[in-house]
Amino acid sequence: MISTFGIKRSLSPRELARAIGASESSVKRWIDAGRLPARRTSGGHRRIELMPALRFLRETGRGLDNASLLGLSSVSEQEVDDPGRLAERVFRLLCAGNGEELSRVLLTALVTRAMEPAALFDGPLRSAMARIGRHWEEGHQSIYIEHRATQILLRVMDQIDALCEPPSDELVAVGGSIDGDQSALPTRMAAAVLASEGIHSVNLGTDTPATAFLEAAEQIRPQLVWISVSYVSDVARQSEDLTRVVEQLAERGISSILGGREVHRLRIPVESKAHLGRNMQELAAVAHQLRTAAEDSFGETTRQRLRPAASDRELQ
Ligand code: B12
Repeated sequence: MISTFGIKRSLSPRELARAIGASESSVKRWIDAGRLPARRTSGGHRRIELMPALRFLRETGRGLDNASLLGLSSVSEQEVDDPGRLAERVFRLLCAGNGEELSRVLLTALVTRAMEPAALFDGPLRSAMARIGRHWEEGHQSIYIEHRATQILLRVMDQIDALCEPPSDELVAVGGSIDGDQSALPTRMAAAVLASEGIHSVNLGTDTPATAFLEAAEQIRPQLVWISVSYVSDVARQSEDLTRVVEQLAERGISSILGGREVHRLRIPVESKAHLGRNMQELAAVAHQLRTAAEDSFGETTRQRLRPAASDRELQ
């Protein structure tokens, strides 16, 4: 089991009530009205997953009065409230190789400040890595800092995955980085963003051949395939291969989304109907649409277990 520094991933109504300063009966009422996503244990007790609970708090403007009850206490909230300050802190901790402190800071940002994983990735993490890349280019630091920073963030991603893991696999996504592309972080981030939106994600990792996306889709039968493009080695061939992939996925009724630093170099015809995402927040928006559509077709039972959709927010 991956350590998440004692942060509870799943809560009883009483635990959530105490952490937010509400009554247990209010929490149960929100669950029963379908406003707060929860599941039942085999013994019939309600359990609330941490990430959907945090989203509910943010969407309803409620605060987390007693974060220590969720296992967090040692990082001050001011540190993670200001995105500029957070990016600076992330950069310094990465340069110093202090993975343990970085995990604490980032998990606190996600949990006590209810920051969306996608916003954390697009903001502080992306900018800290870009700064590390620039520093190296300008000859200020050794290349080992860049390699170590990537490894540290990959370990932090394990912890974020443990927090975000969805309770069910009714919706599944498969994805990875394209062939020749060694970038491990973007595809890991995409998988975590989808998981935080309740979509079980299967990351095929770096350097994934075009045919492997199709084989995986055939076997796993996902609703969505994400393709991360941070490095294009052969524009003509890869444009052709990936156009074929998204077209064949579309024929099977599977949506696809491409994104990444070098995706603009690929020539994928608009008619292929693949989504194009500039960042993780756009990926989250596509995942949200997919969920809303699935909730409509799954019906009421599933809705109870999923996060509040627009219609639930209107109840407030
Ligand atoms: C770490 C790193 C590496 C590591 C990667 C280690 C690993 N296993 O992941 C290593 C050492 C392997 C590496 C190699 C190379 N690198 Co490098 N690398 C970086 C660095 C410092 C960080 C990259 C990173 O992880 N960023 C964090 C991610 C999350 O940010 P991101 O990629 O921008 O992703 C965001 C969006 O693009 C989007 N997104 C990404 N994927 C997807 C997918 C979907 C579906 C969606 C919707 C969105 C989306 O959301 C993300 C979050 O906001 C960057 C600096 C920088 N500016 O990023 C240079 C950088 C990318 N590298 C660069 C270069 C030149 C290279 C090499 C070509 C060097 C060489 N000559 O060999 C090779 C290419 C290797 C290859 N074949 O892939 C250049 C690219 C220049 C350019 N083309 O514009 C950069 C910008 C450095 C620089 N300033 O020159 N690199």
